[in-house]
Amino acid sequence: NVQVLSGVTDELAALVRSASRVAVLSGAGISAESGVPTFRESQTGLWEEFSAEDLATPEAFQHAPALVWTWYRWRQSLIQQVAPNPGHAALARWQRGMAGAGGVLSIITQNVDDLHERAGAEVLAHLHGSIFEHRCAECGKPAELPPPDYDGFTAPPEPEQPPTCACCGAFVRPGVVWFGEMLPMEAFEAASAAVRSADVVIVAGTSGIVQPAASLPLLALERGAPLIEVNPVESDISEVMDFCLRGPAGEMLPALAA
Ligand code: BJW
Ligand code: ZN
Repeated sequence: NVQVLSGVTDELAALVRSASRVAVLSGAGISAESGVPTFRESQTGLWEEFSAEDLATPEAFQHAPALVWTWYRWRQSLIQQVAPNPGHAALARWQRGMAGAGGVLSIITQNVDDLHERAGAEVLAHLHGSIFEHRCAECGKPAELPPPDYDGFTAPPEPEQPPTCACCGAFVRPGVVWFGEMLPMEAFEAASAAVRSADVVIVAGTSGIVQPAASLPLLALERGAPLIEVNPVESDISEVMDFCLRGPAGEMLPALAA
């Protein structure tokens, strides 16, 4: 018995206001209104014929390192050129408000962008890593690189080879989690603990397709904490929710946080 809503009701507002521990799981949809494409949208330019699922794998990087590397550099440049939206800002404000009142709002994100941080929020867990961190694909040594100077909107560049590791000469890769790779253990454990102890769990802008992130909200069921989804459309995890707010994060999160 999911309640599907087109706006925040008094009941929902009261429920959210009574929580002293809130956990938020965010996905690509929360950055969509900033202009960052989601994963299940179609690609542009050089990457037109590939899906994100084809490119975000260790096998793709092995077989087509230049194509995959350039995709990440182009996405970095796009992220640098956009700004956080009212959804990110509402969470940042709400987090500060909760902390001031002796509570806690934990942000757990699947996103590799830094828009939560740029809105002024603190992120507890980046489950799928960060697109701005680089490391050697073989020995894991961190690598510092200058920001890309592509035009992230209009001019996907020619594919260029990844730089190589100063230690072992292998290719440098982005610090993200690809399909078939383990999530960073500390981040996943911190996220699990935050969901387990939450009074309310909000799931915003995710299709709920990718595991194990999509199963995190289920941990809230142990204590019976209510689950609230924010998504303009139904997701793969809508049916486990108590409330589905059918609208964009940039409108629904400010309304929830008010
Ligand atoms: C809006 C909006 C607006 C739009 N407001 N909303 C079966 C069971 C369990 C696991 C598996 C399984 N089969 C396969 C697996 C493994 C696999 C998996 O889950 N695959 C699925 C496809 C089924 N998982 C893994 O491999 C993970 N690792 C793992 O399981 O390790 C253990 C293991 C090791 C070895 C062998 C086997 C297992 C790793 C997953 C890593 C995911 N990485 C990516 C790429 C990151 C780097 C990069 O950015 O390039 O992470 S994939 C991509 O999907 C990215 C995202 O974080 C992730 C989730 O996507 P998200 O955020 O949900 O975005 P979308 O686009 O899917 O949805 C956007 C949503 O927003 C939509 O619903 C819109 O409606 C909505 N929206 N506008 C609010 N304005
Ligand atoms: Zn190396």
